Amino acid sequence: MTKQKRVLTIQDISCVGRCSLTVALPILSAAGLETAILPTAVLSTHTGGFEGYTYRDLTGDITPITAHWKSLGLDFSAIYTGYLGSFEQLELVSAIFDELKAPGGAILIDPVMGDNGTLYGGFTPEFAKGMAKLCSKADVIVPNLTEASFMLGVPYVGEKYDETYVEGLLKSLLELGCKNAVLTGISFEPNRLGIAAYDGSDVSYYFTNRIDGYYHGTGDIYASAFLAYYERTGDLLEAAAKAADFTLSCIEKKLETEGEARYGVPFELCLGKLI
Ligand code: PXL
Repeated sequence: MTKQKRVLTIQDISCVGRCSLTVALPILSAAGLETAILPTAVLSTHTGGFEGYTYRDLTGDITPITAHWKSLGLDFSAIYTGYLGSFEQLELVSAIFDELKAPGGAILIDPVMGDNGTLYGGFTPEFAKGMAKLCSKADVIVPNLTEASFMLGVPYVGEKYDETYVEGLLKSLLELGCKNAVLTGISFEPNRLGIAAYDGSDVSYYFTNRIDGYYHGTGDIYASAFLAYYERTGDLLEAAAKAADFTLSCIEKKLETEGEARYGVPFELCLGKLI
């Protein structure tokens, strides 16, 4: 008899637009993980590039749902959070980490809040501080440079930085209390894009070819694929690197597939790589 891992991911459902749960659930399932979901809100689309989207907040459902799970004696070998929309959700998620993580399980936080130096609509620098506090409970966090800057309360430096700067950011991120940090969207030369991973002793880098343009939802693809590989191998750098390769393959598929950028990338055509 094999024991299949059961993981939980907590983020919104953007019904259309290939991000958050519509990305996380298929990727984690394809990787063979039993995937429970806790939707924090239902939106008709994501908020990046659409006007007039609907937003139904599900904060009030979180406690009854988790109370039921507790009555069933459920726990999860990993809990992965993405886009969270309010201080109240941060508090509730913090309690879920304490109550529903299996012994030896992992907490992955993707502190989804912004990109390219700006926060997504509805987020504030104060919220970033609240997210930084939540990150103290994580085994791994996967911020981009924008999210790291806002959580640390330091200016976003744009595209000009060096290894010393990146390594300083990583050390400051671990001072928040998380055990490991993977900074995404790192680039020291025009045609290469990658990650920097820090486990408290070594900083490691991994780069792939950079494809120009902005591809919506790729941060969520990266974090989901990271968890898929991390649950399989337990190896920070290997998971960080393989998730980068997977994300790149999804972007490459986009180049040969029709569709507006705001509808995301055709990751469905790459799921076979995870099975
Ligand atoms: O992909 C991150 C994300 C998740 N959920 C919602 C979003 C975004 C990014 O814009 O708007 C609702």
